Amino acid sequence: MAIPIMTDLDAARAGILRRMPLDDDAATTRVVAEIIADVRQRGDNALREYTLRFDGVERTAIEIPRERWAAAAADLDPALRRALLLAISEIRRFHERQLRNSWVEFGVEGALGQIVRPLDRVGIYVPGGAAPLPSSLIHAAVPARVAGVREIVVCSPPQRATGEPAAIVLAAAHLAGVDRVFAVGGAQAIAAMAYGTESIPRVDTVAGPGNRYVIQAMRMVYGTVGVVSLPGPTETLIIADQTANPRAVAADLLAQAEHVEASAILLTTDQVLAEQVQQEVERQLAVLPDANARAAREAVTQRGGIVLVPDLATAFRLANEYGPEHLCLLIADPWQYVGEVRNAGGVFLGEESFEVLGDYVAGPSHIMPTEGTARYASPVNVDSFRKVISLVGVNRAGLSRIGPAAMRLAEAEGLFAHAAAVRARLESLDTDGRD
Ligand code: HSO
Ligand code: ZN
Repeated sequence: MAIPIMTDLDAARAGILRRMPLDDDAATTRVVAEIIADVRQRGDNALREYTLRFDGVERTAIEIPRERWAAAAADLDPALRRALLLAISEIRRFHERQLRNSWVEFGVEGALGQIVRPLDRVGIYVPGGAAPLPSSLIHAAVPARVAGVREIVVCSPPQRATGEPAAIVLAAAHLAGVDRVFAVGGAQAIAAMAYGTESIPRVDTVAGPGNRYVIQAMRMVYGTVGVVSLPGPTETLIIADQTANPRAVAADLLAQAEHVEASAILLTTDQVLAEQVQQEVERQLAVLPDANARAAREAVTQRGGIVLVPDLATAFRLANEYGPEHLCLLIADPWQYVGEVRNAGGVFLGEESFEVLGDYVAGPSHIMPTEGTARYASPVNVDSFRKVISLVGVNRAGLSRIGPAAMRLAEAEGLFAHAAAVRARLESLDTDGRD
C-alpha cells in the first residue's frame, strides 16, 4: 500500500492526527511493577538475574570500567570519531546559550532572588537492542554536563555477543565525558537508578528514551526520582507548499518513518506536490534495506499519510492541535510563520534545515516531547538538569508592608501558630521603635 493522500480534514483529525491509542499496557505495568519491587529489595542480585534472563548475558561486575570506554573510543573509525566530536561540540555550544544565571534583587524592602543549581547526580538510559543509538547518549549527557551536573551515570543493556553495551555507546560515553557506565537495561536499570543498588548509585533524575518497559518504569518511579520526560515513538509533521522539493519531502518523511513505531505526516496545500511525494516515497522505499523499508512503510501508511489542506493557516492550526515532536516547514519564507507555532518539540525551517540534522549535529537535544506532550513539555535542555532555589530576604520595611496580610491569611486558614509567628515580628517592630 502506498502512502495515502487524504482530503477529508475531519477524517484526518479523527485518524492520524488523533494518534493511535497506545496499546493497553496493563500487562507491561504488572511486569514492570514486579521488576521495580524486586530490584528495590534484592539490588544487584536482581539485576544480574534480569540481565541473564532478558539480555542473555551473565555478568558479575555490573559496572564497565573506564578503560573499556577509552579503548572503544580509541578503536573508533577516525571519521566516525570526528563526527561524534563535532556533534558533541555543537550540542555543547547550543546548550551553553541556554544557561540562566542566579539572581538577587536588593531593594528598600530587602532582597528576593533565586539560585540556579545543577542536580548532583543524573542517570541516562541508552537503549541497546538491535540498533543502539549513541546519539541519544550525547543528546542527554552533553546538556547535563553543560548544566553542571556533578556525576552522570549511564545505563545501557549489554549485547549478547560482547557482554557489554555496544562499543559505539561506550565510545560515546567516553567522548561525552560521562562518569560511570553500567551494563544493565530495561525497567531494571530505571529501578536501580531510582533506588540505588550495591553497584549503582541512586540518582536525582533520570533521562533518555527507551522501550515501553523502560518508559513505564520511569512513570512508576517518578517522585522517588525526577524524570526528565517519557519519550515515545518519534513523530514528524511536515508542512509543505508548492515551492517544496518532493524528493526532500519524501526523504524527510522516510527518515523518521524508519524508527520503530514512528509516525510521519505531511500537510500540504498543493495537490501536485502530494502526488509527487507519493511517487517519491515509493521510489525511495525501494532502495532502503528491507527491514528499514518495512518499518518506514508501516509508519507512513498506518500512522501517517499526506493530508491536503486548503491553506497554510489550516495547516498550522492542525499542527498545533497535534503538537508534533518535530515540525518541519518546507514552505516559502518559513521564518514568517514561526509566530504561528504553539505546540511542537522542535521546528525545522527550510530545505537545508531538515530534521536529521537535528537528530545528530544541529545543536538542540533530539530528545523532544512526543505524543502531544509538546502542549506542556520542552526538549531536553539545561533546565532539565538544574533546579531553582528561592531566596527570601525581607527586611523590616518589607515586613511592615506585607506582614499584616500574611497574618490575616493565616487566621483565615485556622493556622494560629502561623499568625503568631507574624504577630511576634510585627510587635517587635512596634516596640523597639527602630522603624
Ligand atoms: N529522531 C529520533 C532520534 C534519533 N534519530 C536518534 C537518529 N538517531 C527521535 O527524535
Ligand atoms: Zn531520527
